[in-house]
Amino acid sequence: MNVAVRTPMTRANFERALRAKGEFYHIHHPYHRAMYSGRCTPEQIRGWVANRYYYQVNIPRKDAAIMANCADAEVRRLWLQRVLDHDGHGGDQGGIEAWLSLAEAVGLRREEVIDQRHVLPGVRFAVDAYLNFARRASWQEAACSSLTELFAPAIHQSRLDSWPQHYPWIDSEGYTYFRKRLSEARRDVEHGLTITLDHFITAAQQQRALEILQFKLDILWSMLDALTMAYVHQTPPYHTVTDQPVWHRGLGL
Ligand code: AHQ
Repeated sequence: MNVAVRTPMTRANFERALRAKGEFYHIHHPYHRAMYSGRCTPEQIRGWVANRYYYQVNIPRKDAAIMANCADAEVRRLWLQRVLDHDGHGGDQGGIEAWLSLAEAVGLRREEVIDQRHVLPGVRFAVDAYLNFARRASWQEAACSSLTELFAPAIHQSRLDSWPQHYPWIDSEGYTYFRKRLSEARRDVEHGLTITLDHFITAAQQQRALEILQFKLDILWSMLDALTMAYVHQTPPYHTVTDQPVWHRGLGL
């Protein structure tokens, strides 16, 4: 029988519980393991880059939604950096531009990435779920959902360590994005973790925080499931009916 959790974890144990969720991080997904070990075809790499573009362009919108929901100017001042990191600021072209450099480095054209023609329904639904959660949830709950970045430096480092040797055909210019995120993710997570540890105090709140983190882990995992259907099994949506990409291209949410 499920006994309701009554006694809250200490702050240190709550942080440990959040970090333990790393066992479900998408670094363990077969698609990522194939990328890391050099078993991906160029088409599977290109499919991943073109689909993850939709995630990248929605991150600053997600972060702006969090700021819109937050009355605390000090939090907004720090959170704003995440928008600037992606949209660019001053001399820095920003992460979205860096992602388009990655796209060109793997042999995609900018316009075929920007127009989202390759974005699969399952990827779009997962990313839209994240953006819509951030719009409707409290800013603290949305901040908590960004904590998958606790595990992000490792995944970016794994790409920098493995892709150049496995995929010599990729122009190393494209790796700027992964390098950028190593330091940005570490800085982001400092702030997101403090907000989470400060806000989710009771046992029930701590369980809610763990559930929110699992929700975001599910988003990342599901995106790779959609990519697997299309680019590993060659069974994209409607493949039994047509070989054309007939799925919708977004309703401009
Ligand atoms: O490139 C990534 C990024 O900018 C972010 C922002 C952050 C968030 O606010 O949810 N999460 C995130 C992530 C990025 N890259 C992913 C990857 O695998 O390259 C990892 C992802 C994350 O761990 O949430």
